[in-house]
Amino acid sequence: MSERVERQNDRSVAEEAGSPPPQLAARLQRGPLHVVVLSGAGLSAASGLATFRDADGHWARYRPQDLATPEAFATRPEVVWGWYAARFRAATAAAPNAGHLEIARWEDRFASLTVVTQNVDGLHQRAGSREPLELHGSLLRARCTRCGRYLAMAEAMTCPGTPPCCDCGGRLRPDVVWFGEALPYDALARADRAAAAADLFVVAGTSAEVYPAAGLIEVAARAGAFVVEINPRTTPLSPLANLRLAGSAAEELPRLGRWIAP
Ligand code: BJW
Ligand code: ZN
Repeated sequence: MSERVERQNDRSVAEEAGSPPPQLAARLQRGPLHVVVLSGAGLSAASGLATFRDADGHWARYRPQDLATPEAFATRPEVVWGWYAARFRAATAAAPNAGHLEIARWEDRFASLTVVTQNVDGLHQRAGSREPLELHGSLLRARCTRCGRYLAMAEAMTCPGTPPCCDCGGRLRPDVVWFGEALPYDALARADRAAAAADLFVVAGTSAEVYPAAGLIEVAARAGAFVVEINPRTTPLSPLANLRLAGSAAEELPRLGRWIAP
């Protein structure tokens, strides 16, 4: 594995002038890259959306098992629905930030680009990313727990009841992935294949604590990808990173972009 490079407050003059760190430069010289981006809640922090595990995150105020499990929805559906309805309103009121926009700018700039996200806020799409793989579903959709019908969350929120009822009489739920639930098979399989084939794997704004999403970083590192982690804090998988950019994704992604997609 390449020697790990830490870039925090020690950025060299050459880097500030636009030259990538030497290990990354060497990788870039090998030719067209297969690039994968794995994003987490930290990417949307600069858009004003709360993360989960930071000091001011959701899990500092609520217990995950009370809001993000099928058991919580079964026992307190109105509380769970209310929390997701509030987050839906926050997500639709938010705008993509410079990090989302930078990732969208990378479309068609590489041999391939696969955007994999744990986020449910729809901001990648609104920034212009064409087909992000949404591993944890989407806040923008609801689904019926009885007949399986999908509908837009905006429409679901106009239906009577908390949570609202489907035409079939079943309860609607947000189309997100709670703890203990399987991730969408196709999205996870595609993400897994892309991670195994990646030359450059960019991890932005995730604590890398939730599996199987975090496992993609291990897959990519094991297969020899150059791993860049963008996060102000270290994570359990930081030791796998070849390069750490210890700052906000809204600033560090455009910096990385100047190196890899000038
Ligand atoms: C910035 C920044 C800035 C701040 N710029 N950065 C033991 C070991 C391994 C696995 C397990 C285990 N026990 C149980 C499991 C499995 C479990 C799991 O992983 N648990 C762990 C917590 C231990 N996983 C599951 O249950 C998954 N399903 C599963 O495994 O199914 C198996 C199965 C198979 C077949 C049949 C049935 C089942 C499902 C996981 C679903 C996670 N769901 C949530 C909620 C989704 C909907 C919603 O949004 O409400 O997903 S939980 C929450 O965590 C959400 C996120 O997507 C996910 C990851 O969080 P993320 O994005 O990393 O955010 P944070 O807050 O953790 O981190 C933010 C980071 O950003 C921080 O590091 C900051 O420093 C940084 N940051 N500002 C850049 N400006
Ligand atoms: Zn139904």
